[in-house]
Amino acid sequence: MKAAVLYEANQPLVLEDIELDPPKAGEVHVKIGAAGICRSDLHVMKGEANHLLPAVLGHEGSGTVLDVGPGVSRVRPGDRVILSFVPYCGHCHFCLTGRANLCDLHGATPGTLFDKTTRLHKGAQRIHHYGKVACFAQEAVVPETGCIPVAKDFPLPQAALIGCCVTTGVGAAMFNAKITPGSTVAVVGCGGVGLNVVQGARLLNAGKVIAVDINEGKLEFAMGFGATHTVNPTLRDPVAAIKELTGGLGADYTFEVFGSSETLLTAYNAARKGGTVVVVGLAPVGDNAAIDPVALVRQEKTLKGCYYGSSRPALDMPVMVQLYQAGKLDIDGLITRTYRLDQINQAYRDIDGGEAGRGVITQF
Ligand code: PAD
Ligand code: ZN
Repeated sequence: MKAAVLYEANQPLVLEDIELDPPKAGEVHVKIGAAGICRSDLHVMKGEANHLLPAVLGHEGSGTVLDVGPGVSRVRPGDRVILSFVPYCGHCHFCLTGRANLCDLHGATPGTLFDKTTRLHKGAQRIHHYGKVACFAQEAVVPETGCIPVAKDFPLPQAALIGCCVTTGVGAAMFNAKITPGSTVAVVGCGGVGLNVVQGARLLNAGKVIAVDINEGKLEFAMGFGATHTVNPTLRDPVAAIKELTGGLGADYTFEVFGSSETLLTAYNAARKGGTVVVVGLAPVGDNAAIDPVALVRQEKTLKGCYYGSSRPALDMPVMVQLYQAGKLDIDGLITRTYRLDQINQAYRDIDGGEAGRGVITQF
């Protein structure tokens, strides 16, 4: 099958034929239907995040089940599925306490399936699976718990986006911050994930939603997803601007959704005393942000990380499906660019090109 393989950081993905072994026990063989262009893959491509290479990237995916390995009971051939980049073991402390997005076995098996082997290889060379999804390919073998079934007529691109940016962004607002009605919110970084924090805040009836981005077009686009105000940090100090828009207090909730110490500090400093700062973006490895410990105490801010929207993917992705079907989440409007798999390097050049919304590979 054809796949886009990353052999080395800062080199283009290589589109080539590689082998995919059949699913083992508890695994599912999926024909990929759509794959979103998320910045997390770009962090690996740029060497900003560590990952075992070579690897097939792509973690925002959906598809149709082709066949299943022994013991699989949740899906059958022909089923349409959202792919979760945190499949869960169901046995560790975190799975048992309702935090399957933090599954220990998943964390302990990076780049492989749960049994620490790969189904992907090229001849004798092992190729790793990013997020146990690896959907920048025509097909994938994934753990059964990484498959969230949707109706057979549910659109595949929208399903793929629920697999990462929708659940990550809306979940950050809904499950992590638990935004309360009428509150003030600032979202630093309004790309695919940030737009979903913005529309999550709208869904939760936030009073003011301040979109912060260095790109004017992206700020304007965010207004269509529920932003009530915009701030461009290239034109003025974003912390001062957010304070001004919140009666001098700072926002009740701030979100970092780009991935850098600089934007983290913007979010941190723009939160009011007692406010909540939610960090979603993945800063480059080795990056550090200086937080004044005394100010943390005296201002009683809460600084939280948020992985996969603090969601329980198998339970919460169907909620995103319902909210979309009820017209409460706009996923159609997020999809502004579609590509063929062989255009993947262009798709990643475009993510920094300034066009708003999400790109999706729809032809394999
Ligand atoms: P994206 O590239 O679509 O959006 C990033 C946005 O940030 C763009 O609109 C940029 O213009 C904007 N931006 C850049 N610099 C600044 C700045 N200084 N101030 C304000 N805005 C700025 O990326 P994405 O939405 O796909 O991903 C965003 C981050 O979230 C990224 O780090 C990704 O790896 C991370 C992520 N985290 C999770 C998780 O589970 N925590 C899941 C998925 C993605
Ligand atoms: Zn993602």
